[in-house]
Amino acid sequence: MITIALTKGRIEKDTVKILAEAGFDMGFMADKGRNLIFIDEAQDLRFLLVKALDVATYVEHGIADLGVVGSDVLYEHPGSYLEMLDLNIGLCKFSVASIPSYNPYDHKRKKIATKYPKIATDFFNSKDEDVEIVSIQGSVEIAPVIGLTDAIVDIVETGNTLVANGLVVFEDIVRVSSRLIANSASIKKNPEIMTLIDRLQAVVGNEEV
Ligand code: PRT
Ligand code: MG
Repeated sequence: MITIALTKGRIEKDTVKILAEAGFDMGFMADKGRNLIFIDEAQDLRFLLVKALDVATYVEHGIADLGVVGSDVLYEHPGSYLEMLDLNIGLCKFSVASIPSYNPYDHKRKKIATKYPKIATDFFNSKDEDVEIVSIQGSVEIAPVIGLTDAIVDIVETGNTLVANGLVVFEDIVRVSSRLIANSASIKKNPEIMTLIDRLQAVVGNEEV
């Protein structure tokens, strides 16, 4: 049996769509209730529906052979899994944003609020900018508005959240999309996993990463 860990929440629907297009019977998702484990006996598949970061953990530990998770999560929490495919869903980006009066070029040491300290630190380091990262758990957008920090690093999709809080994007950091990850021992052990990956690749139609 092959086990696939899926991220529940906002990328769930598009993930299921890809799996259905690849020929898997995803009917169970229609009335899943509060269930988090689904077994497709006909295709010898098991699906786990878990939080994003836990997808990576299940795959790393080999509990799941495959997983679908955002590249934001993979970047922030690197681990020993293989990245197999860019699924081209869950599209968004990391950006630096702040109130319109923010001046990124004034050579003052900046305070940056973020839920993603690794991405933010690596980005500013890559520009040789020494910043102070302030880790926030949620509603990062208010930090520059109330003067906690000079700017934020956060995920931007439509930009509506920024606009609603009177913030503007100053710089884009990197594109974010959902990826298919795999446990490396699983791939060596079970050739059917590679076949399954090929079926997904045929649907998303891009090169393996
Ligand atoms: O939110 P929760 O704590 O339940 O779980 P989660 O954040 O781990 O999962 P979820 O479902 O919110 O996000 C799953 C994945 O979706 C993320 O890991 C990203 O890869 C991807 N994704 C795509 C997004 C967005 N779009 C997105 N817009 N993740 C988060 N957002 C948030 C962002 O944090 C910001 O607050 O939406 C807000 C901005 O959206 P716009 O459209 O207003 O710009
Ligand atoms: Mg979220």
